[in-house]
Amino acid sequence: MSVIKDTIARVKQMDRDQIEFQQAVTEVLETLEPTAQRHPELVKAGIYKRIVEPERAVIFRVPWMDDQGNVHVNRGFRVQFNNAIGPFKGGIRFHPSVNLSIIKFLGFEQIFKNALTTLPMGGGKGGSDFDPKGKSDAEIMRFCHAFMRELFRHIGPETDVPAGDIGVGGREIGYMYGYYKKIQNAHTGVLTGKGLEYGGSLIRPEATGYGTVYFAAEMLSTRGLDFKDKTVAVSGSGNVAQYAVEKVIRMGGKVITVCDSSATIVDESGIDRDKCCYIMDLKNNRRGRISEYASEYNCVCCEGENVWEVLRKQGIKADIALPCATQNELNAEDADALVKNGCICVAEGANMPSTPEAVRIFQEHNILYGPGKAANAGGVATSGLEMSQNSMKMSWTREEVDQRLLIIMKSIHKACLASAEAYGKKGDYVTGANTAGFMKVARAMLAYGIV
Ligand code: NDP
Ligand code: 2IT
Repeated sequence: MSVIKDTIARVKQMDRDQIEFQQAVTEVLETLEPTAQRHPELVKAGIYKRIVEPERAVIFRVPWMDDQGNVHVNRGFRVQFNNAIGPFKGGIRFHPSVNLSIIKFLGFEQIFKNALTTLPMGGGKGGSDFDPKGKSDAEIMRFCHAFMRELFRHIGPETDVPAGDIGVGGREIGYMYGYYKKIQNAHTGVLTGKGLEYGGSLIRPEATGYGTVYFAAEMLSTRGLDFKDKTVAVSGSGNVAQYAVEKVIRMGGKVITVCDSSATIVDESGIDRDKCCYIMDLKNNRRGRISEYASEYNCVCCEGENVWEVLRKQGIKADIALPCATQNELNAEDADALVKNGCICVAEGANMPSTPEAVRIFQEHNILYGPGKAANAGGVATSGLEMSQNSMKMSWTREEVDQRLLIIMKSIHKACLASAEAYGKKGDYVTGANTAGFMKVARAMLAYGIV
């Protein structure tokens, strides 16, 4: 049995209830076969077996009190996956679905994504099964403080640098950073995604969405295409989706969908800048439901269905698809429908939004398919730029950070294509992203010996 098959089998056996983690490991390792053949030294040093095992995973109790004085207990996680090329780095997710499998899959993906950014960051992820929906601001604050009351001892600016993810934005980062600063009595910049007044970077809120669109634009350019006059389907309506929509509009595309966990809206007349501002205010300030958009702008609202289901069932065409909500939101049937209706490009703003079967369909039909670890790497890359600015105790202008983000996304695109070709899979961004990210981390691990 090859070391790759052996390692996948071992994960499936050892982590048998961790479905999402198994999915992420299988998806990455299956593309690494040529690296094992070409670099027997990596096999000999046990790199493949070691890379699927986190350095450590911390699970902790998070007790907090609601506004009525009731005590609740949630579960907190931080998986420190790999710090071969820099401190552990990755977001924190607050969502009721969070469990060890989801945090491990996200932490595993983060290793390769962070390696692709060109910056010195290892991979990690954290979160809690806490549901921020319907909570008062005071409850959010108490929860964030309770979460940091344990997390603080495991992180540090040279050890592990968390950031946001689903359910964790500027407000939550503020509460967590404030508590960390209080108990450490120091401004260490330990979280990224901070407010501008206390060490945050311009463009960090925009970076994942912008970066995803920059990456898609790079993929399109390989076929002489661009966003101009293209119909674009975006899923989600959170941080990543909002700034993806904004950037597509600027690039001349027409966005016709967004969704949240309750409904999808289809606006065939196109989401323009004013409508995009409405979504930002609705989701970030009023914390409302996307169905309110349909009432405001008199368009179609499909309750209980996500974007890809709606496009499939209603036979709606999209030239470009940007899944920006959550894992496994787009399945084989949805992929089939997208392809049949003429979709040319899929760039993943979310982490692992397409099921493995959906990915296969995109690849079989020669769709320009950018996997999340490449396409959405702009968020963490800009977190890396925030870390650099914190270290230098200075801040760059909006234009400077945006320019660096663009350069990084172009370089990731280039690295993916070069590595795909080097490992015999020309034009395959999945192989390219996995092999390029892996080889950087693997070489560092090899240099350290068996540690
Ligand atoms: P947000 O919490 O800001 O937004 C998430 C959006 O997705 C919301 O519209 C939410 O709906 C929707 N959503 C979440 N879960 C589900 C679900 N199970 N079914 C349907 N819709 C769902 O998170 P982000 O925008 O930050 O994250 C979106 C994706 O992008 C995630 O996969 C994340 O890991 C990834 N990502 C995020 C980065 C970042 O910097 N923030 C960087 C790289 C990747 P509702 O409003 O109802 O909750
Ligand atoms: O999935 C991701 O890359 C993120 N949620 C951002 C991580 C970060 O450290 O900025």
